[in-house]
Amino acid sequence: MGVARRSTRKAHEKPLQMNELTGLRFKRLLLTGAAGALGRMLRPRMKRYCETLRVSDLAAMDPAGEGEEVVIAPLEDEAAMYDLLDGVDAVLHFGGVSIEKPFSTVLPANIVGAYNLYEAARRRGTKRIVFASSNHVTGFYGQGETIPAHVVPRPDSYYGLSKAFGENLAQFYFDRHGLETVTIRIGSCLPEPVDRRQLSSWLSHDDMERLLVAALTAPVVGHSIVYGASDNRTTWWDNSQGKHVGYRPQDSSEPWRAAIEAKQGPVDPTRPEVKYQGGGFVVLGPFDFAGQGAK
Ligand code: NAI
Ligand code: 15L
Repeated sequence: MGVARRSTRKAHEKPLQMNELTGLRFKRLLLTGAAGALGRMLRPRMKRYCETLRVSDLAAMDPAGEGEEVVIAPLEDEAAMYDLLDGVDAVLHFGGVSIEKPFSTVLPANIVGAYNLYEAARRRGTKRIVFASSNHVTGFYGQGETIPAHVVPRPDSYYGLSKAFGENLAQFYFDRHGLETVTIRIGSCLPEPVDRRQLSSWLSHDDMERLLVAALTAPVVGHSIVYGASDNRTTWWDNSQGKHVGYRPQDSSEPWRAAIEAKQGPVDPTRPEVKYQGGGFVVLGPFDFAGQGAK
């Protein structure tokens, strides 16, 4: 059972000390998706663990600060990916389409893009990738179930399917080429939980940082899968199969439970978005071939 606690400090007031504990200092880390919600949160945090943080995205980003390199690089551009991986020890792969979209939108960023990244990493000799996968790989499991990492995927969307592809790609690149990956099936990573589903799926920003540091520094990971959630009292995920990664969450959604339950009132457990772990993703679409709307 999780312990109710709420971090009283603001991010960075008291930086985590894991780099000192592990002596970790990478020469160059690459963070893709750096213009996105999580990328912007992680950029200042991950700088502490490396000499140089290279950040990339399709979209414009803040200019490079000390110890940073900023690169505009579409994931679907093979040559750009090869250049991007030059001199990179490890990758935090957060770039790509992050919600449900027509397949034609998901394909280049999340499927072709993931392939380009892995192939460039292999050719460049990158040692490890931390892959921002999603709970939507297993979104059609029920909210009443607790599942371990090694279940049959049940994607709830084209987006979830693309993440399942990324996970299989990671497994293949480890088995065939020895390139290690920690796949993180992220739940809902936000400053605080905002609805009933997130009482189970929430991952705090500090716990995300803890998880990334564990994923980067665990001595041997092969291809490991860990659900990215805080120490929430209600959970759908059993991380025992990934315990060698050494992730120890320290936050919990519990302090927000009473307010969220009071605000939302009773829910209808027969509605698909309440029944399944993927929530609203399980009812999105289908899209037509041009992505112009439901048919
Ligand atoms: P986001 O949508 O805010 O950021 C994604 C970034 O990827 C954007 O800045 C976008 O410009 C970039 N991008 C998209 N297509 C690209 C392409 N073809 N080439 C290069 N860059 C491209 O998403 P967010 O919330 O920051 O999530 C980051 C990652 O974590 C995503 O991969 C998402 O699937 C994953 N994730 C996030 C969760 C969350 O709670 N925020 C939950 C589960 C997974
Ligand atoms: C995800 O995979 C999305 O990227 C994020 O925007 C949230 O919707 C999250 O899952 C979630 O399930 O809450």
